[in-house]
Amino acid sequence: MSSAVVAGTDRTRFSREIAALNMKPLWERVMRLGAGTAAVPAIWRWKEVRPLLERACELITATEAERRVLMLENPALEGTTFITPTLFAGLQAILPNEVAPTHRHAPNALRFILEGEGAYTAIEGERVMMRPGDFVVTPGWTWHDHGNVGTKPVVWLDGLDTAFANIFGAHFREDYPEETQSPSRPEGDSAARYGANLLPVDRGAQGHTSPILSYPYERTRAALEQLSKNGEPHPAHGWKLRYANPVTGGHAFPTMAVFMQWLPKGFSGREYRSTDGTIFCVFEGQGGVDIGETHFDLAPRDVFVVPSWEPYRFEARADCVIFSYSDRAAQEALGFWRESVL
Ligand code: 1HN
Repeated sequence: MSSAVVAGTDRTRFSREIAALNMKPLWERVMRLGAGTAAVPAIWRWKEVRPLLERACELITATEAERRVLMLENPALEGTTFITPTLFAGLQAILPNEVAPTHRHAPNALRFILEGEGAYTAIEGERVMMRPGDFVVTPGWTWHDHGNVGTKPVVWLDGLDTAFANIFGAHFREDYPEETQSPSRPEGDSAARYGANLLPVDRGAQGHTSPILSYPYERTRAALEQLSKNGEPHPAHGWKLRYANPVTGGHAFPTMAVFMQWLPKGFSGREYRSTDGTIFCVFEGQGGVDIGETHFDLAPRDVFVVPSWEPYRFEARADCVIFSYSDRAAQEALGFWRESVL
């Protein structure tokens, strides 16, 4: 027997022996070495999802469900409920006259409104009406409930940074003693304080998350459309803006970065990758995306995920407006974030 084989069997025996003491040899390299995660590209097509949301509305009330949400779980992360290792995504529906009761939790949440008018979210006593294309912020540990005072179902995409709270062992949640909060601040209060390129002169916003509760679509869209009339688009992103916390100039959340981009009709993007796993939601337009070897055709309200460090590129058959969120804010804050235009 060669000495290498002897060493091999000795090492195998050694590994087994130390396993009993909850140890493993680093030299067996069982851990991931290299960028990327276990998550895989996936898409949830509106044409398939919309009827399922309708069925969910027949099966359970918003009150009984607490939140009537279909979770978008990454097929490679089964059992986690997450769409990437760090982020949650779900589609929530609320019918006319329904209420989703008040609670609070440590994770931050975002809403991107997909369909319907007349729903509101109330955050710490302030009601915010939600309209299609709006990006609405629910800072962590704020009381929030939702209601629909309109005549049609309202659907939105929920994004949460749940995994961060879980990893840190800091995931707290609490129910409010009553179903709904009574309004304690007038509608439009936070928009006036923080959403007009002005800030309170004395005591600013507390906390880590943007105090602007809603970023209305018409303003975001107008900004992008104006940009698209001037200069050249980024080779990979087209015209892309990030939502800012007006107090810090940084990202809207300490963990999640949130974006909207405009791809002009005929756009054929360069391949790009970055370390932030990203959830995209098409809001307007038609096109396609290649993610590694995977191709998805894209239509309005489709949601898809580009995992960390997977190369992807866009094609636009019509002018496209695409919303997205990722864990880039956390990665930048911690010094991990990287990108490359390929
Ligand atoms: C939650 O509180 C909401 O408040 C939505 O609308 C989705 C997913 C997991 C945990 C809490 C909401 C959620 C959630």
